[in-house]
Amino acid sequence: MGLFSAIKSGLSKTRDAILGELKVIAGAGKVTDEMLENLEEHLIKADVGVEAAFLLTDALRENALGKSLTGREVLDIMRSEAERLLSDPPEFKLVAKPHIILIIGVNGAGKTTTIGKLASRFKGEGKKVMMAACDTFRAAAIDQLETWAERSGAEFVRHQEGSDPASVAYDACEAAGARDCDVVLIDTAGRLHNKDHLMEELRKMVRVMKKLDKAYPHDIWLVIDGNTGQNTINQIKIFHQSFPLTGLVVTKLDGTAKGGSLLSIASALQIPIRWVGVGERIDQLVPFSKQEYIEGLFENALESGE
Ligand SMILES: Nc1nc2c(ncn2[C@@H]2O[C@H](COP(=O)(O)OP(=O)(O)OP(=O)(O)O)[C@@H](O)[C@H]2O)c(=O)[nH]1
Ligand SMILES: [Mg+2]
Repeated sequence: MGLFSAIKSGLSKTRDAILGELKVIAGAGKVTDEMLENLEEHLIKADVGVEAAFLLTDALRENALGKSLTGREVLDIMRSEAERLLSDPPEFKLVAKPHIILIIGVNGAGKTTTIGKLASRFKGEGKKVMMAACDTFRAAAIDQLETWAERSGAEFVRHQEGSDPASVAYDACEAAGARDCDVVLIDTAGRLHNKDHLMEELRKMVRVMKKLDKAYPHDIWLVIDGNTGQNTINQIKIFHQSFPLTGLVVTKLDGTAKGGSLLSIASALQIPIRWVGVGERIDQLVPFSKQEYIEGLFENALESGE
C-alpha cells in the first residue's frame, strides 16, 4: 500500500475544503478577493495550517485574481505552489557501520512501533539490525520493544527497568560493533519538549554515545503524531533547538483528518519528512513522497473541479 492510497481518506477533509471553494470559483465569472478569503478560511479550518493556507491563496492572489479561470486552472496554481513548498527527503543511506539512529518524541507518538517497522525494512534490505531499549522507565516498554525485535529478527540490548538510558545506548552501540550490525535503532521514553530534565537525559545519551565515536548518533529522527496537526510545529522547533534533527516521521496518517498539516510542517521547517506511518502493522511505514502526497491532496478535486 502506497502513501497515496493510505492517506487519501486522511486528506479528504482538506480536499473537500478545496473542492467546495473551487466549484464556486469555477462557476463565477472571475476570481474575486472574497472567494480567496473563503478558500483561505476553509484551508485553515481543514488544518492545512495558517502558514501554508496563506501561501496557497497568495499564489492565487498573484496569478488568478480578477481572471476568469476554470477550476482546473485554479487548482493547477495551488498545486504548483504545494509542489514548491514540499520536497522529497534526500535519499537515505547508511553512512557508517554501525549507523546509529536515535528515535525521540512525545509520549505515544509511535516511536517504538516505528522502530519495529524500520527494523523490518532494513532487514528486508539484507541489513543486520540492533535495537536498544533506552525507554527504561517501564518494564513494559522494554518488553514491547523486545517483541518487535523478535518479530523483525533484530538483535536486542536491554538493561533493567530504571537503569540509565545513556548506558544502555552505549552498550548497544558497542555490542553492535562486536555483532557486526549495520544499523542501531535506539528507542527512548516519550517526553514533552518543555520538560528540561528529560531533555537533559537525551543530551546525556548523545554525549555518552559520542565517547565511542564523535559521529554518533548519525541520525536523530523525531516521531510526531499526525493527529496533532499544525500544533506540532512548535513542538518540532523546540526539539530541534536542543537536537539537530535529521528527519521527521509522521505517524497515524491513516486515521487522521489532519493530513494537510504536512504542508505547513514542510513550509515552516527545513527538516525533511522521511517516513510516514499509515497503520499499526509492521509493513505500514512508507517513505514520504512529495508526488504521492500531492496526488492524495488534489486528485479528486481535479476530477470533479473542472
Ligand atoms: N493507526 C496507526 N497507529 C499507530 C501508528 N504508529 C503507531 N501507532 C499506534 O500508536 C500507539 C502508540 O505507539 P507506540 O509505538 O507505543 O508509541 P511510543 O511513542 O513508543 O509511546 P511511548 O513509548 O509511550 O512514548 C500504539 O497503539 C500503536 O499501535 C500508525 O502509523 N497508524
Ligand atoms: Mg515507546
